[in-house]
Amino acid sequence: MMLPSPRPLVAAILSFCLGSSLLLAVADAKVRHYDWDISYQKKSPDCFEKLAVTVNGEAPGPTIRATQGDTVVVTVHNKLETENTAIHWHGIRQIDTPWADGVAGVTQCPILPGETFTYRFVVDRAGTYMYHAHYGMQRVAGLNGMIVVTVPEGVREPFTYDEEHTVLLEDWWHKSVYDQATGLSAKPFVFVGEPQSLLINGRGIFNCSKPVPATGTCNTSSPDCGLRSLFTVVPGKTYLLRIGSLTSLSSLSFEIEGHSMTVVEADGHYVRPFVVRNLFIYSGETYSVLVKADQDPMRNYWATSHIVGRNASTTPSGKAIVNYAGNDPQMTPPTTPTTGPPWNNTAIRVEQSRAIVAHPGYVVPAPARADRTLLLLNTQNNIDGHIKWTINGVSLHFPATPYLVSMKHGLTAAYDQRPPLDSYDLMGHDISAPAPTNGTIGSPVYRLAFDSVVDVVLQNSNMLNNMSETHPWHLHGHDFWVLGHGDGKFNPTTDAWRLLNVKDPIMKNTVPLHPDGWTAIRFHANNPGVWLFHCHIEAHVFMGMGVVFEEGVERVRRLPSSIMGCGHSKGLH
Ligand SMILES: *[C@@H]1O[C@H](CO)[C@@H](O)[C@H](O)[C@H]1NC(C)=O
Ligand SMILES: *[C@@H]1O[C@H](CO)[C@@H](O)[C@H](O)[C@H]1NC(C)=O
Ligand SMILES: *[C@@H]1O[C@H](CO)[C@@H](O)[C@H](O)[C@H]1NC(C)=O
Ligand SMILES: *[C@@H]1O[C@H](CO)[C@@H](O)[C@H](O)[C@H]1NC(C)=O
Ligand SMILES: *[C@@H]1O[C@H](CO)[C@@H](O)[C@H](O)[C@H]1NC(C)=O
Ligand SMILES: *[C@@H]1O[C@H](CO)[C@@H](O)[C@H](O)[C@H]1NC(C)=O
Ligand SMILES: [Cu+2]
Repeated sequence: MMLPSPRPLVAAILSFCLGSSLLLAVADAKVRHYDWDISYQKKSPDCFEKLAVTVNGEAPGPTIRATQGDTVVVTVHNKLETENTAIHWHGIRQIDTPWADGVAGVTQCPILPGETFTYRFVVDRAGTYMYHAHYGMQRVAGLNGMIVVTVPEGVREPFTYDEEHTVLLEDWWHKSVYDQATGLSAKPFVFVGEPQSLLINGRGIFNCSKPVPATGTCNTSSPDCGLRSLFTVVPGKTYLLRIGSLTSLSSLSFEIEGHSMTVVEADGHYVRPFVVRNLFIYSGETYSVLVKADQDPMRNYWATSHIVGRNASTTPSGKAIVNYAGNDPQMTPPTTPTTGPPWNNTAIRVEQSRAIVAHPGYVVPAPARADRTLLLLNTQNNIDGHIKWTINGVSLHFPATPYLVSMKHGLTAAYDQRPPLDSYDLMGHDISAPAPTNGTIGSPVYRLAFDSVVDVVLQNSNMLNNMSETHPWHLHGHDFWVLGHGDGKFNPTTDAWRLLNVKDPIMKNTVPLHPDGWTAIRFHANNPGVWLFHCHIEAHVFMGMGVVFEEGVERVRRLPSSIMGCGHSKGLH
């Protein structure tokens, strides 16, 4: 299907995804204005005092609430004094507004200190989304929050509940973002290490009796730190928890002691409901779960987050309290907090990933086949003494000029013209050995034919320490069908394709690539723009673990001059 201009295309995409509910949404669409000061403030989210990037003084920032079809306008004032910023609206596809995706180096120039920048975009689909900084590693400094988009009045969801709450999960370091980034770039390399604490809705507990670094202090009387009741429940009622993870590094298991959870939504798509004791959630993912307050109402219960996939034995679990109405909200549950599943059990995590399929009433049919297949192998490489991640041999370095501007305006000197590889030496590569490819650092682009169907097979391999770990991959500007997860090496000439689910695949924007395995996705390259596809681990993308896709950039409307001004785009307006 080729359409003459972006406008009818957008209409086609929208009606395809939403059906009749769109008309309703557009009829009474509102404009939601937000005015944000971004600044550093001293915060003690786990009792340890640290400078955090805040939104109007808060970390995490406020939850954006809107109805499907609304326009969200966020005016950002950069008051970081000596640091740039940019904010990404994670899971919002930015149809017709690719310049509002908020990725410094890809869709805009960074916002300088003292500058004001306005993001304006339509939230075209109901669901749970997030926002966070997308400038260098700035996200680890605390600029995080949630976006809740509700269905228009009169539209029924495939489940019912009495009340809803948001649960934002994070991991937290006492080292500054500068310290972390400097270590990752250094010779020799210094890893960020495991987090000091896990935060639930911005709160955690660090044991301040432990020796703390001389450069830091604990303030246990700060109102930021300590246990917090997550929410209060009325016995017999059902609650929708909109859970999001914006961890920098950690894969998590979230659970509520004594209560099972029914998973009903993932990344803005309804899933075939399934019941879990604990939810595995990877950075960049959101899930909505239903929880019924059906336990002994005379006591409170633990809600906990635990690190899985890494041996983080020094990081205590995240803890919060679920309060049954009538009890003291701070009443500590009489039990010891749950400890979570073993961190090294990959099989149970893969199993849960495979259980996530589309709700039978909401299957978005995937195209039968792809026009192009990309096999993306990740390896860890030593490039001139620096440890980098490469994808098919290239470690992504963001150019000084945002791709969207350079590609739209033909500034060919601004990024690598040499196309990256669609595949790697598949049969020759030993994925269970530290086998670096011949790595280079660069800024190439996969140019995708507009309106084509693209398959991507993400292939894991062992790192330089001969371990394989989880990488949650996030695609900007699209949702993709999750076709499958497999063990070992994907073999395109044998029966690997038969393992794929084309019957009822879930659509998501973030999916884990599990250790020692592969993950296959399919997407429709029908959103004109330039889009980042990357590992959502902040240290990994900083070390180059990402690729850039361009599709239909010639169809993008005139770019706003507010995204220009840096690199080769200095003269453009
Ligand atoms: C905190 O650390 C101190 C010193 O290592 C230890 O004695 C104490 O038991 C710890 N407290 C908790 C609650 O873990
Ligand atoms: C600890 O935090 C409280 C509340 O924010 C503040 O009043 C107090 O001055 C802080 N104490 C120290 C030693 O910084
Ligand atoms: C995890 O790390 C701790 C501390 O470094 C170590 O004692 C423990 O044996 C490790 N566990 C596994 C399963 O490797
Ligand atoms: C996890 O580590 C423990 C301790 O080393 C070991 O006993 C267990 O077999 C491991 N489990 C898996 C699934 O590898
Ligand atoms: C790396 O780990 C694999 C198992 O994943 C093992 O078979 C192999 O011997 C290890 N290689 C080295 C060089 O340690
Ligand atoms: C990697 O580089 C080495 C040395 O330059 C060369 O011999 C080898 O063929 C290269 N491998 C690949 C896969 O390009
Ligand atoms: Cu990664």
